[in-house]
Amino acid sequence: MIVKRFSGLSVEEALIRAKWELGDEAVLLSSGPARDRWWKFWERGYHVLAATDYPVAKSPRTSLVDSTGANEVAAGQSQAPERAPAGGDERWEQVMALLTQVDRKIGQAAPAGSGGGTWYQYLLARELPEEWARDLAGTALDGGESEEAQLAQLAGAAASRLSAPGSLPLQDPGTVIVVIGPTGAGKTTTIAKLATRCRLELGSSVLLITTDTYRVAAVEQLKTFGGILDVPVAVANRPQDLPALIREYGADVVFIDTPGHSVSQPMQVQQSLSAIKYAQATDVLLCMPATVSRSLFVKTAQKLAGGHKASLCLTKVDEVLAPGAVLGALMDLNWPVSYVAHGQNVPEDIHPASAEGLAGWLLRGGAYHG
Ligand SMILES: Nc1nc2c(ncn2[C@@H]2O[C@H](COP(=O)(O)OP(=O)(O)OP(=O)(O)O)[C@@H](O)[C@H]2O)c(=O)[nH]1
Ligand SMILES: [Mg+2]
Repeated sequence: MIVKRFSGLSVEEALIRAKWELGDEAVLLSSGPARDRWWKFWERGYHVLAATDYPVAKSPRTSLVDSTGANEVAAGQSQAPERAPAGGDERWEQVMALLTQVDRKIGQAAPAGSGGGTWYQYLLARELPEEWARDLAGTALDGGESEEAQLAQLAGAAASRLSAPGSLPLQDPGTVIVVIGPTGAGKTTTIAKLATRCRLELGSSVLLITTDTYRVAAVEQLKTFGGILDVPVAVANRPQDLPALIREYGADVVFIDTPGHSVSQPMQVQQSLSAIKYAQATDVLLCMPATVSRSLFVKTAQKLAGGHKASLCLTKVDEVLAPGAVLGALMDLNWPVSYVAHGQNVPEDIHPASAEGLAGWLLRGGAYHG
């Protein structure tokens, strides 16, 4: 009998080497990570221990294997037999059964859709933070199921870690929405999109108020949208002016635009927060661009919301290359996401968010185009 150890980067590769040298009759005795002893720290991959009853003929096949790492443990006879092996069919079946098991294991680790890696790597490639990738990959099915079933399972798990109740109550009279967010996040554009929906689709009367008296042309920008939509636009020079303006116009739905802030401007952030207080906002919509890093997203959202219960409008998802970072931030925050804005066109480039839609985006990868 010949017993030999073969190594390779995968069990499958090591087995192929074993069969190449020992022949198809070789029986697999054991397999496992190559580094099974601590001093073998230089070894990578996997080994298999294979045995055959039949001496191996010296052939080019053998010399090829010798050069790729076969490592003889014990040897018996050395002459090749002329006859066909007795009981060969039985051993062949054993080898095939073991190969099937190995195939199944490799299939679990590397589903076809994941491009040869694990689901963990698949999620990392979409830039999902490591801990969320590990968490989601841990929910994957055991690998016997179809790729579609595994993807559906993963999508369900991702959706359960996201909160996205969708649209704000744009049809309810008395709704006052204060829109906050960092500079250039798309606050004013989002207001224009939602106000159009309110006015044209739901038939509600709308009032637009801006508290942005800092930026040149901020008032003009909102007035332009108001003019196109044929809705009144008011300017609040101080947050204290808001209650009177809201009363004066008596619109069903009021949108209050605020100047953009960075987290390093605490005084200005405070001013937007007082708009929430004075306007007695029914909803605070925090516009956050999907293009920022996970940590900046979380930090900015927490600072700008200042302890208020805000829902998110995720903007600029059309400019994102890999959705994992921002979706990881949403999983960290677990705040409700109301809308996803996916372009500059008013009003069409926005739609109510759903956890399933966001999870689907994560698994698809790339930019989000509605
Ligand atoms: N690609 C893309 N661009 C967007 C989106 N939303 C807004 N924009 C663009 O982003 C730029 C800034 O939009 P604004 O609506 O002025 O942003 P803002 O938050 O009001 O900006 P400030 O008031 O200056 O803080 C404009 O060029 C918009 O057309 C979006 O969803 N996708
Ligand atoms: Mg603006």
